Amino acid sequence: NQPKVNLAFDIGASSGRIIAGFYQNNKIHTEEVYRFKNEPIIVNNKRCWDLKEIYHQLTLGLKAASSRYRNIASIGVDTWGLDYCLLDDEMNPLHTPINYRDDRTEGIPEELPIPFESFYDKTGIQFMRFNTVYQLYSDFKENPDYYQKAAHLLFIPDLINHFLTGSSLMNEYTVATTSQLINAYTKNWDDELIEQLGFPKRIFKDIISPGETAGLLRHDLAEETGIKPIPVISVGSHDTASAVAGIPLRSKESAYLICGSWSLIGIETESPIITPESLTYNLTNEGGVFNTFRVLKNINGTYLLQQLKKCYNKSSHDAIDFPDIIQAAKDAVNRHFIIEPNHSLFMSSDHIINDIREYCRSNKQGIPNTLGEYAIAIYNGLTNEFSQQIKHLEAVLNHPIETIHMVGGGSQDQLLCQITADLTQKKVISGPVESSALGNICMQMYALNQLSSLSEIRQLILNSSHLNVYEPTLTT
Ligand code: LRH
Repeated sequence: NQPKVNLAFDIGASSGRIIAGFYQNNKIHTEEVYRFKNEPIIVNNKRCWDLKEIYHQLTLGLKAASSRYRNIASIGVDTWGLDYCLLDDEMNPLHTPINYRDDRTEGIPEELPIPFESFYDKTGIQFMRFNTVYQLYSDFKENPDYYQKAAHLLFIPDLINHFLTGSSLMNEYTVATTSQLINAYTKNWDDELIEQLGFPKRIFKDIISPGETAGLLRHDLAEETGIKPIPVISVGSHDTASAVAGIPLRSKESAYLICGSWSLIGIETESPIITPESLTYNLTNEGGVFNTFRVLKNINGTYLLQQLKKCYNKSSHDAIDFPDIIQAAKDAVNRHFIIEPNHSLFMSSDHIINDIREYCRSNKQGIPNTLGEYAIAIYNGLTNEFSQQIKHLEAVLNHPIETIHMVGGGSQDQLLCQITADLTQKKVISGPVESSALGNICMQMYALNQLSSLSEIRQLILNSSHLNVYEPTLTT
């Protein structure tokens, strides 16, 4: 009499994981079944996805899940947005999928024949130089043979769904919106933009919504892993869409702040907010589950702390971990240092200590010298952005935001939560840490008729999570 288990396959910037979710005693429980390291590989001088390794690890992870649970009911895949693979009509990949942090799109946005404002009017997607549209433009420019050869554009979760089912050949809606080519009003590919850019229309597939079934697990894979041919569910396959689905938002006065490699700060709305003001603030309108919109801003996030840890460990004798960084930030004597997290220096910062020093020096702050000073420069930069963005959101919404829900790995960082509450002067509610896995799992339960609406999903998540509250203290 084992409960039904749904598997979330979530690929993040440093690791991929399979998380099992099951419903028991009116709560949803999660268990990490399998984890592997996910690092970009260099192919032809480009930072790429190690997709073969990911498939291999996924297969191992499925085996681990099947030896642990007897009643596996479904699986759903989510990863970060933007990245894709082009395939020919026999499903052969034309290239190794490239990671958006590769710098091949530098200078590309200026080359497009369409001004950004026209994109924004239709798609509501914020400008980031590595949005799919710029990556595609660069790929077609560098490889003119793609105009003939490319038959399918699959985002990474679409590609994994194809791998799992052997048949699914669709573009999941939430991840497709990160392309900057989905019309926010029709919720479908914008044919006019695609035509103006000269991309072959055939590569853009039919859209599949979160909560639909992409197909069944391939028989051979089912046999190999010992799992039945279970449904592969199309969840909010953009990890941010799953994360927002998994936050127990209370009202339209609640904002969210997803603290992963990126910090994503925003609100959920029923319709897009595309105005001159939202354009000025470069707020995005990504597609959410249940036809919602994720009006938010991307701020470079814990990626900065991850790079700091890596960089510091390379140059020092005592290996440090995140608690050491937090302690060093608390103890830093000179606390005025501050960086701009979205500065191009920090987008793929392999030498972040030098980059922070250089940024502070050229901004007349002096030069930070200790781990604590580097760390405080990051904390100050992040939280300063959070408070700016809350103001921007309030301005476009025309009403105040009352609470900020912090989720994701960074929401466990009490220092980050408290400074955020202090600087924004808003109540911060932290948790659940695993909101994207929960959002992924609950969309599977919805697809399998175990849950019936987004509010039911959020009520269940609220019942199941331990939340912490940080009240703002008055800062001088
Ligand atoms: C967060 C995220 C974000 C994207 C970025 C590339 O993981 O998916 O929403 O914009 O990665």
